[in-house]
Amino acid sequence: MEKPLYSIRMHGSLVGGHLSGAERLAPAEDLEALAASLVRRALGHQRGRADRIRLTLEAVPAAAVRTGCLPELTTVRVADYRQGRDLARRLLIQGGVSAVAAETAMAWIVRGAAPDGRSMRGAMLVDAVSGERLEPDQARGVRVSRMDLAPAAEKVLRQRLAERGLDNDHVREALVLAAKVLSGPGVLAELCWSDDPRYTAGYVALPELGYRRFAHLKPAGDERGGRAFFVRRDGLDVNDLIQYLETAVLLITEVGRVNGEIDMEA
Ligand code: WAQ
Ligand code: MG
Repeated sequence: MEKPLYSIRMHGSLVGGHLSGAERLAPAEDLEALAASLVRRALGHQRGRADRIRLTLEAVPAAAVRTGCLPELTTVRVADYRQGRDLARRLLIQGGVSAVAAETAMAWIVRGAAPDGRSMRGAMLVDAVSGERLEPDQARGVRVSRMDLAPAAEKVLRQRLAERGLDNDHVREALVLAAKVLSGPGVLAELCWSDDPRYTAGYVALPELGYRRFAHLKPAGDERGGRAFFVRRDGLDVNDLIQYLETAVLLITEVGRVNGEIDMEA
């Protein structure tokens, strides 16, 4: 990218709880329009209208921008959220996460992983062996930021997703976030499902198998969602990882394949 980039981040909350967030990278001339669209988003969220919106815009030094690629996307066929969670758990175990860690993280997301039983603003950092939570603040969590698609990559991704009927903000943003998470030192896997009551989909992302999405990881109407980043704890500096996820600048210039639906065998 030739043009200097800015990081633009939005966080909207409602009566003190997390409502809506977004993080983008854009050249100066796009910031006004982008800011307007992010404000619109915080005011028009499915779960309500934000009563506090924070926008942060910061120039990022050109030398700090790294480039990366998206994981391959595959949809796993599931009948309902129970089957979705069962297959997601199996995938995590296949990726090296212990059964207890996978189950503990899922149980946290189900009951609302913030101390007040609502959704966290960011993600849990979970020890992939013990299931212990390592993030310093259990309400805020770890907020992955300063990542986006380069314009050419966005165009290719939208075409590929549209062919599968998947070109929406949730999928695009989750793919970009998963790409950054998987590139983090010590990260084994990510588990996520949306906090939007009408959006029941979620995914497991693994370095080898890529982004495996499930149309159902929760029942419709449930306002709780969340994310868990499973980490190999030996040799890991948790603060370094958090620093990387929150502040390293990642511009996606290469898009992975977008596959059709598969049946997952045991
Ligand atoms: N960093 C860390 N955690 C985050 C971030 C972030 N930047 N953004 C959201 N979260 C956490 C937070 O706890 C939210 O409550 C939770 O994730 C869900 O966020 O069809 O829409 O933005 O393939 O509701 C995945 C499936 C959709 C997409 C994910 O997440 C598909 C989604 P949401
Ligand atoms: Mg949401």
